[in-house]
Amino acid sequence: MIIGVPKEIMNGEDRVAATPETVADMVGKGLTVLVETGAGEGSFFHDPEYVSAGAEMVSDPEEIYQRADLILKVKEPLFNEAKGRSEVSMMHKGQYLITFIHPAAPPNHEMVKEMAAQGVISLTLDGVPRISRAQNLDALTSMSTCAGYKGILLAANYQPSFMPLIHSAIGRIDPLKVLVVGVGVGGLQALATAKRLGAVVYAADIRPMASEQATSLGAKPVELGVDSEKAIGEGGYAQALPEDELVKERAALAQVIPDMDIIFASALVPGHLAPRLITEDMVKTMKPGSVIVDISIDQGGNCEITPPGKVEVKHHVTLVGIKNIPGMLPKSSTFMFAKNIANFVDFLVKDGQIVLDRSDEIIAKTLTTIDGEIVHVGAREAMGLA
Ligand code: PYR
Repeated sequence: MIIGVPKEIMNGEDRVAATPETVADMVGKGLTVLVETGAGEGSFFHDPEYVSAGAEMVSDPEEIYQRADLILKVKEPLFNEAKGRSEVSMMHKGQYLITFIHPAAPPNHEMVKEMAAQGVISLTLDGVPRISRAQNLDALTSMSTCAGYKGILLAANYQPSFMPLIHSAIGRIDPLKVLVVGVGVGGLQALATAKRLGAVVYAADIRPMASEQATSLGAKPVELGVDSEKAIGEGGYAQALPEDELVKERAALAQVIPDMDIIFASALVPGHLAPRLITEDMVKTMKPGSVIVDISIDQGGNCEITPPGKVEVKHHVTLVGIKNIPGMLPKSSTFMFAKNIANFVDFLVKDGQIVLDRSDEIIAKTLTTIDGEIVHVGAREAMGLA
């Protein structure tokens, strides 16, 4: 079986789906691995190391897409400017793809439809269920750790003020106030990082357990006043709240947002569109120079005016909508991601062949397109196909 690892083409993306170590592991299991020339440069893995690990280096991504049975990528397929065609158009019927597709997010709907039409069998990493046997292939958890840490460093960079309390001869500068909305893995890492940088940290989550965890890390909880019974879904994760509860949540956030200097937005319902919690009117109430980092942008964003894939200033607030923040921490993120995806390959491949057991929860929740159909539940709902 042939595995293909193309170079990532999203703006600012320095990750790669396989390291020399994971290539050696796959080659050791009898798989052939094609790696695009220079694919690992951004994360400091060089071509000769891949060759030593047993990879075949291929300079043309079209050749990789043509020859591989299984494509391993980090980000969703995009338009390849250098080739003048989309990555999906390079794929073929019956070819497997594992990557972060974020199929529920509207900007990805056309691409997902094209993959279905092409007959690609795609599996999305943002759908991996958080169950114990999937822990070692859960790239979303790994990447959330990276996004939490690096996202706060970005916020500190865009903020025009010191994060910690500063005493100087001309007086005292108060520390910044950071609000983390949604304290899952990314939010907790953001909170801990902001705390270490000296900020005063606030946390909002619809799940009482998550709020308690945030409090134990030193955050002040924001009371959201929602019915927590309706907030907790499968496996203790947040589930989509009905609109009347969202109205309460927005109203509670609107009370505290004017006092905040940084908002780290990381409220996510796995596999579904992110809840819209921060309106444009709320952004207008923030202090000039404030920053919002919206890491849920891959799933549509928690703030209604976050620019997808960009950083923009609106109403004197810097809105960070970068979709691949872990790609800005490429050594650590690639190390984690490559191990997760290699474990996914291990899980999927038996005796050199892919075995797609659709009754397995990991497959059922990640499978996005197959046999010309879109089968991902969150994507179908978001596309109005459910
Ligand atoms: C990323 O790591 O870029 C995701 O999309 C989660």
